[in-house]
Amino acid sequence: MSEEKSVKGPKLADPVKASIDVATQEMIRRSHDLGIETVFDRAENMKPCNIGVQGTCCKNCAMGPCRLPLPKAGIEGEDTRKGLCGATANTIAARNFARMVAAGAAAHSDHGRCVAEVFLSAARKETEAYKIKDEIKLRAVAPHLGVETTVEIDGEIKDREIDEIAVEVAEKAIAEWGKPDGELLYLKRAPEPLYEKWKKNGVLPRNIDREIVEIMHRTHMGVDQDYKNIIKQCTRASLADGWGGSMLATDLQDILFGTPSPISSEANLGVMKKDHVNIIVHGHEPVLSEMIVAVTQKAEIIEYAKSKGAKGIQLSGICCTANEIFQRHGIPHAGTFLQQELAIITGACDAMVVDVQCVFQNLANVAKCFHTKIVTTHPIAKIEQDNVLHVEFDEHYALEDAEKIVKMAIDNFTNRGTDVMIPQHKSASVGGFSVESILYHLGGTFRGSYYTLNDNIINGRIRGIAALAGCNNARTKHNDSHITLCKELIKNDVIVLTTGCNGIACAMEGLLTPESAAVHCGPGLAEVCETVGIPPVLHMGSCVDISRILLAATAVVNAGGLGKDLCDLPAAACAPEWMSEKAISIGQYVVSSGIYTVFGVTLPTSGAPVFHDYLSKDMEKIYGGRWDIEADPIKQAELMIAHIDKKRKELGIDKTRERVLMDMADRQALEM
Ligand code: NFS
Repeated sequence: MSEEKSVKGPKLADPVKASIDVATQEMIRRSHDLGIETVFDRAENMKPCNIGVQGTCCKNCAMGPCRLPLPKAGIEGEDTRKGLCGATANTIAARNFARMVAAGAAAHSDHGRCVAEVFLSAARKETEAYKIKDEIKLRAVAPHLGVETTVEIDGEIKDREIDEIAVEVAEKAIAEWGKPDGELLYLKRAPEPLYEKWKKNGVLPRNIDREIVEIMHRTHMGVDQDYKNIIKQCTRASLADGWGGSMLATDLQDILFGTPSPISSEANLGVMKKDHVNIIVHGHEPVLSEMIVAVTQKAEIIEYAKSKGAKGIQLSGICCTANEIFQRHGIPHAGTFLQQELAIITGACDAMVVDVQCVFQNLANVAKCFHTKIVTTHPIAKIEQDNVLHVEFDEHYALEDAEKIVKMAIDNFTNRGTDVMIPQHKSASVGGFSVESILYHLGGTFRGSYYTLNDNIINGRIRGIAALAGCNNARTKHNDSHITLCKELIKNDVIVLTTGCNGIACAMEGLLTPESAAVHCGPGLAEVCETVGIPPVLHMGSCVDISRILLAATAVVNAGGLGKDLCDLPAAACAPEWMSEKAISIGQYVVSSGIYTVFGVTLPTSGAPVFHDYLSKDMEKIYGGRWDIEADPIKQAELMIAHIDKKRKELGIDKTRERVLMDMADRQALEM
């Protein structure tokens, strides 16, 4: 057997089966021609562990790992499976799930903390590189953190100095990670019935760090042995992510770097340019990538690139850092999570600059075959291989650090080999749909509400709202579910809000353009998009920006006519190709905020059916939202649309949907 293996060698991925994207297929073929292994090939050769997939392997103590697979015949009668300590399959699966929530919430929230610390430096004027860019947003956010924006002087109400507000906002924000008492201040931004539900169920997060620490404690050997109680803490920690760390990250980033508004760009590997210095930023925290953007736009730096024989500098991005600089500067996406190795295999990537999260260790091995410099920048995220450079990023010297990195990339341009192949595929895209810019486009500054959106949902032109997010997963065909699901939804008049790698996939497919509405949408949504001039798929940013979706949904509730809570809305969410622990934390806070949420691929709960049922049935009775699992993207769309239709019926607007053409009297009757 082993002999046969060594003769045959490892299996290679079939490019057409691995991805729907032609650029990706071309680069997988090239990787095979060059003998370079990528994630697509590794997925062929390493199968996932069957017990891990079920979520029922416990390795939280040294008496294990205790493995509790589901018997092939299923469970008849009492489930007697248990680990050495007696932990049941439900306890084990819930503990594992909880640790995923903890890791995901930690990743988002530590990102938020880093931004908050840079924000404090900027507010205190300890750094030249970062400044308060969006004063309007600072004034809008301040009251949510209990910071006054006006002051009474001699009986007169005056605006407080912006610097004063900034320092206080920074201090209040940082306190959210570790304050000794009280609850997270942003929770009150949720619709009141939702806040009351959290309060009644005892899941209001106290501070961000504490809820994550408590998960680690509760899931230690011999602590919490009631899966319902463990899930309660999952809700609390995940809310500290969505309505805490992530929301703070979004707000503070907007204040520092600008609140996004519609901006056009391009997406896919074809954005790289053969005759330019190609720098790719990859990771998550925009504190670094913002500085790289600034440096690459400096005239003397462009001149320096020209002095080395390049025509200029092409900056592009991968993963969520790409989403950050796309939504604020129109910097193009080079690709999604699964394309990171392929960007180097073009032979044209002069430097890939990474910070934290979703970065493959194998980048270093791929880079060894080319001239590409891999530069790590974050003290908590280094790569062991000797061809990786570490330039530690310090916010106090941010521009200097960024300049050092960019110059290194420029110097590396002359080391480029002759074997360059950039796939000639890219699509136009429009992004930058923050809560504020949607308000402007759909509601108008005059009305200052989401009234137009609600009106179009009530009259049935828009059937409902879908939030799509999440990663790629090498166990499924790259981008296939993202795109099939998205097209099916807009065909059925469901408007899509997207973030993360789903947003990049949609950009690569050309779905982020207003023109795509006429091609892909049902008549109702197409009409709205054409009238307002928006794409049917609104790119709302990175994964921490799912907080924008929470606030947009809250704005819809507040605009009236569609219920009083998020769970009343004709809305549903899906992460069709998820892979990261962050996705599990997001899923848990979205469900706990009242939204029906479908996950693709698989959920590590199948080995514990009772626990799985709790997530997919019982949670709805508590929070109004529930988990669901479905691998087929068409069925995902059907489930989401069925949920949307159910909510329309409950709201009494299902009839108006059948009557798409409304006369003036109908319209007036709907307006409250
Ligand atoms: Ni979200 Fe962003 Fe992409 Fe997944 Fe990774 S980049 S934070 S985790 S893979 S969507």
